[in-house]
Amino acid sequence: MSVDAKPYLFTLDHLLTDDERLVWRSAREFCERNIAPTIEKHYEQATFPRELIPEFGKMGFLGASLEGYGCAGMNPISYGLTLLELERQDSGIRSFCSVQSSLVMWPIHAYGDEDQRQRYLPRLATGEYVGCFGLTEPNSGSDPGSMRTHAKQQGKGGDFVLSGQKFWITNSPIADVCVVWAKTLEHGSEAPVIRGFLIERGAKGLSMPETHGKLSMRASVTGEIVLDEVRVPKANLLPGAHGLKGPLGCLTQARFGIGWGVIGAAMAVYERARSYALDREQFGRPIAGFQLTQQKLVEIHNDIVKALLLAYQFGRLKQDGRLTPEQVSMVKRDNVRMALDSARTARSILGGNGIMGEFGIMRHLANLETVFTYEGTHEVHTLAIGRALTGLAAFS
Ligand code: TGC
Ligand code: FAD
Repeated sequence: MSVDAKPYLFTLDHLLTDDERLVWRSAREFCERNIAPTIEKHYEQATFPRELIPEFGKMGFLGASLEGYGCAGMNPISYGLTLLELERQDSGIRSFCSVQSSLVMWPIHAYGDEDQRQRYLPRLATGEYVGCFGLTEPNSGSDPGSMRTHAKQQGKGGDFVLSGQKFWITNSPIADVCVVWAKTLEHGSEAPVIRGFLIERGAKGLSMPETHGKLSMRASVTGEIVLDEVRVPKANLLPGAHGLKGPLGCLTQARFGIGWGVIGAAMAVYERARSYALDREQFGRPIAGFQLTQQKLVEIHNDIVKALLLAYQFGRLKQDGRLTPEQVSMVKRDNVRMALDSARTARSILGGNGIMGEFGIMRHLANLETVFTYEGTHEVHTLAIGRALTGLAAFS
């Protein structure tokens, strides 16, 4: 090399507070020590490293941005940086923490009553309990308002009886508590309204079978929630969530985190491709010396920097309470696309070796195909942003 080369021409370091830098460094050290050594094996065997759940709790990764109830109370940037480090290892590991934090603990914190918060949040924060979030159904994906799962209020106590099927549910086979969204006809209203329910493992009529055969997110457990007349006490209804904006509010939290997390996946594939290109020689010189390889590295590097700046700026907006759902759609959509494109390009830099498990790139690439689809597909976010720009909804 003729000049002093470095992998990044910009990092966030100088924009971060001391606390944020500390959180970032300790998250990275934790992930390198505890996740990196075994992630490839877990991915190959399609297993989730359950032994890490209490460790995530000790690190403050579970409900990281919530205040009280044993949660770490991190600001949005610190929260984002922890997800970046988790997803640098594997999107499935980040998924576990995203679901627990944003889709289970956040709605209990935001929509639950004090008894519900006291009962569930401390256990979810330590990892004693695992949670899952049931919105999607076999026939309701991008259009969750069309869900069929329903809840009927019965008897003097006002308990609910739920029936229906939720599909593609991260963590359901290992969950102790499920946040389930269902339609119910409320007293005095003509149309059914979507409400959220907390349902515990062991409830009669509840089963959560695992979905096998995934070629993406193999180190994450996915399954169903099948509800066959499950009786749920009235005390387990989330009082503060009415209508589709209940689950969509949770998704806004999780999508923000994904916008950060996928930058970690992009950094992992970029760093791997750059070091490979510097070592690998063809035609008598390192392939990093060819202009076409340099162009690939430059595109990935510059895209990572832009993604970081968007996530950082939106993180500060979130901290000030000014981040809108449409801005969250932007960071989810664009950063996921960036990471997916980067993984594909990085794979090509490794040539044949790019498809081998030991280099990790194919695993990230396969995972990112899921991230492109879940939490609102790329297309749905395009339309959400399009609606905000034009005032015209093009969903149907
Ligand atoms: P729309 O009329 O737009 O909205 C209904 C009500 O909700 C409000 N709202 C939001 N609130 C908070 N955050 C958001 N992002 C919101 N978007 C809309 C809205 O203001 C309205 O409130 P109100 O008071 O007027 O009633 O609803 P729509 O039926 O037209 O749907 C819009 C659309 C298509 C964008 C929405 O349905 C959507 O986002 N669909 C995608 C579904 C999705 O993302 N599913 C994700 C399932 S969970 C998952 O994938 C977890 S993966 C986990 C992991 O492993 O990490
Ligand atoms: P569909 O909605 O059927 O979409 C299929 C295609 O049609 C997509 O390309 C989509 O963009 C396009 N499309 C649909 N509508 C339109 C439109 N109006 N205009 C243009 N294009 C359109 N869900 C949960 O509730 N909880 C979870 O924990 C969870 N975890 C998941 C984990 C994994 C591994 C996966 C794969 C999914 C998970 N999901 C979860 C479900 C996920 O959110 C859905 O897969 C996603 O919302 C898309 O729904 P769908 O798969 O039914 O696709």
